[in-house]
Amino acid sequence: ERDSAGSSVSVMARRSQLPSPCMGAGVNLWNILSSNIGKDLSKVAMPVQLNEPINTLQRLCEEMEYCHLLDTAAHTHDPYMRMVYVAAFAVSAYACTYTRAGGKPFNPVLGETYECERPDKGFRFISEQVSHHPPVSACHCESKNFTLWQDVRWKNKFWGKSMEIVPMGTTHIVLPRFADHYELSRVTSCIHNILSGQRWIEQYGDVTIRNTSATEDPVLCKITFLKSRSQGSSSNEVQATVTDSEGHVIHLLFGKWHEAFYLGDPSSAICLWRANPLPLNYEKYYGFTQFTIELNDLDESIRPFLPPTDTRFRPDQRLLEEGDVTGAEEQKKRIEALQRESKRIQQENNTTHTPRFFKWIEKDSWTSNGTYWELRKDPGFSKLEFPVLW
Ligand code: PIF
Repeated sequence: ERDSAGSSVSVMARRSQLPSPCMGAGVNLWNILSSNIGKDLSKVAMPVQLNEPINTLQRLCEEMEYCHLLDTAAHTHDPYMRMVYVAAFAVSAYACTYTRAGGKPFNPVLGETYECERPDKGFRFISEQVSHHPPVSACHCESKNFTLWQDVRWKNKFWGKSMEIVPMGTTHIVLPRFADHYELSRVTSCIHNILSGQRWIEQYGDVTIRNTSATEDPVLCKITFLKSRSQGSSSNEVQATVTDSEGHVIHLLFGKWHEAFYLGDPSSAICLWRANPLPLNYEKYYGFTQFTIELNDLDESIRPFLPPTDTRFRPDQRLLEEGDVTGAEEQKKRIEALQRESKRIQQENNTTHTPRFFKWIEKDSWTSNGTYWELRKDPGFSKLEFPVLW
């Protein structure tokens, strides 16, 4: 299955279920939120019952589920149609959030990393927590058809009945075949009924996609995620236009971000993307999709090749996945204390943390420093020093 450098050479069997269903007894969020009114919630340690057994580094990888749309874009000569497929990819990235209002991802510790190599999908992905306060996760994904990188941080706004998560940062997608460089923004996520009732998630706002490459005419795409019209339900509608440099509409697109996305008039539309069916009993298993279930799997064949900072070794997340909530909470507290201690030592020594696999580049973004896969191959992570994160 793997060559001597630990790269997957064949498609491996992947788990189709998490080891345990969600055991969360339901935390009283009101107690937590009311005692922290006005505070930046990213600075409040939350009980582990609020978490799902996935972290924000892996959440970024979830957005690659429908990367075949980027492969299609990379094989499309018409620049407006390339933009159409990039837009479909942008919408598809939100599909997995539909069933996920129940919990929040783990917040990785500073220096935590994650890798995901998917020969079946043609990509390899890495991510790293590059800042603790504010929490920032950076990722880099490459395939022969595209390169994607982004870093994500959130601002929380607690409104009483709902909470808004406003993301910052830009997603970059490069299609080397056409020298296209797309820059994408993100929409706001809102968790409704945060304190009582059935929680549900809504996405609203605009995603703007610009091809910033100088070789093509400036094609622009604007995708609007519509706010629900009636309270308590959302139809998750999206509408989009692809326009040329003079602002003429070249393509109309529409659909639902949790379901499907179409090109053209509703009467004669072409389906560009459809969400994969959800696994059996998904409600009991954190609302995870099949692709998400696979992300935290620690396959024996990969274990010797991972750095010790890889999320799959993080004990609290693993214990939660296995259904041991008490053990997970103990470990979460221990890991957080360890992180505070490392920070204290750094402050004493007047040093600052430098991310291992990402570098800060101008225009406000983190990008891979290109060393991860090289070091993994030679000398191999088992021969390198890493900080103890847990
Ligand atoms: C801890 O993170 P939590 C805190 O950052 C704490 O300040 C720190 O201690 P220190 C600990 O080391 C951390 O472990 C708090 C916060 C983290 C995110 C970003 O995991 C993702 O305990 C948010 O959590 C996306 O969480 C949500 O931020 C998508 O993880 C749904 O702000 C929040 C979450 C808001 C609650 C959402 C509820 C949804 C049901 O002493 O070092 O400062």
